[in-house]
Amino acid sequence: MTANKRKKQKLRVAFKKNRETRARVQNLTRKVDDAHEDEIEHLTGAERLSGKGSVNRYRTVIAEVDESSGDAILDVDVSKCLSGRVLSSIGTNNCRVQTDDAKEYQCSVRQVVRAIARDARNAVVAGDRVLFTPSDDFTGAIERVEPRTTSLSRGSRRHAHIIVANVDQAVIVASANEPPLKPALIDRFLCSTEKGGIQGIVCINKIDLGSAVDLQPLVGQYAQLGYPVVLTNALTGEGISTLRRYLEGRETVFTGQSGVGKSSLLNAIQPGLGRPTMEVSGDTNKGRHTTRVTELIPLRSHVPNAGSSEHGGWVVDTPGIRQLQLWDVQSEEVEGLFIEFRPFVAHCKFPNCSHTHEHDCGVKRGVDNGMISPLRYESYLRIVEGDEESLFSLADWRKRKL
Ligand SMILES: Nc1nc2c(ncn2[C@@H]2O[C@H](COP(=O)(O)OP(=O)(O)O)[C@@H](O)[C@H]2O)c(=O)[nH]1
Ligand SMILES: [Mg+2]
Ligand SMILES: [Zn+2]
Repeated sequence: MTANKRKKQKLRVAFKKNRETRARVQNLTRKVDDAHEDEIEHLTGAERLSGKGSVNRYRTVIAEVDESSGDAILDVDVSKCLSGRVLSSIGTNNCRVQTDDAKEYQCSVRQVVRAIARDARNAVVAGDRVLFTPSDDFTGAIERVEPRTTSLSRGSRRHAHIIVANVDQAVIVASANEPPLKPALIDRFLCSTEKGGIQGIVCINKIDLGSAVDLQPLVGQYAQLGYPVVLTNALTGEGISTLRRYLEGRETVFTGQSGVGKSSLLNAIQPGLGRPTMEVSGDTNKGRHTTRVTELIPLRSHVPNAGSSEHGGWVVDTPGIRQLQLWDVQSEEVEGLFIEFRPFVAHCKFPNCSHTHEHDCGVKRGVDNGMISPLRYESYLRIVEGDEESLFSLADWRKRKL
């Protein structure tokens, strides 16, 4: 790992959102009974009231700023803190944190932690490594979030939502049917994992509802790109031991549309896990949300000689997406996230080629020469078009090709 350059800086932090009442209380009466008041003593530096009155309140805090990412890492008294991993984060202020010796604390988040985050809603997410001060044996307050090595996001451009941080890999689950298999949706998830620095694994579940012959070209395509592909049936256990081998000792997030069988797969991987699953509602073919919270779950090791309590990695169950909702990748970014396009992009005549309508396009030539899969190129087009409804199903694709 390369050592990131960090510089200690004074940061001026604004506390202004919906803080009017509290600010007034703090500044005029100096009451120390407010739950948020105690954070002042943890802050290095000054606090002052701005000329605009109690709505805008600024403080200067000391933080190390990571020069490459721009992340600010707060200067806190490490000797008073415990370190841990966020198992789940509900709302913005209710985090389950597990320490390295497997003790669990319910933690709030210091206001300053949210204030220095670029987006307060993403200040603390599942998977984050944090420092917190314990208040007692069960509760505490998060003082600092360590820089994230990887992250997986979803959401629209202005409202990107980080689902999980610091995982190694993502199993992108699709189903052979019910809901119908949409290759472009798999490709879109692969863009998200590429963007977040996470290794993608494609899992096609419910193979009992599809034909192996139909799936074969898709399996070949992803394998050729270097994305492992696993075919599973969560109900019979087919493919589960293969999937387990990929998970052993790693941290893996399960992602994919609602109803494809993510929770069922986790239950098959580790019997007794008891993840809630739900019937796909017949009228819409879309699963209803049963997994509401993104949550880290420890796995038992399946290595033959490991003890029964041996840690076999973590998995992360995520709430599925009911609609194919917007995501946080810009269309100009997509060409770089289709990893096999990269060598061809250099051969486009126009430097800002979108590889859609332009002539003399390296990517289109790659498709014509059979170097780029036409199915992947079709996905690319649909993704840059950004039309949610246009993410075609494998069945539609086949019909058109016949
Ligand atoms: N036929 C079939 N049904 C499955 C399979 N895996 C899951 N299901 C069903 O699909 C539905 C949705 O599963 P669930 O695990 O809740 O999906 P999630 O929303 O992705 O977590 C449930 O009714 C499961 O019983 C499978 O391999 N084959
Ligand atoms: Mg689920
Ligand atoms: Zn081009």
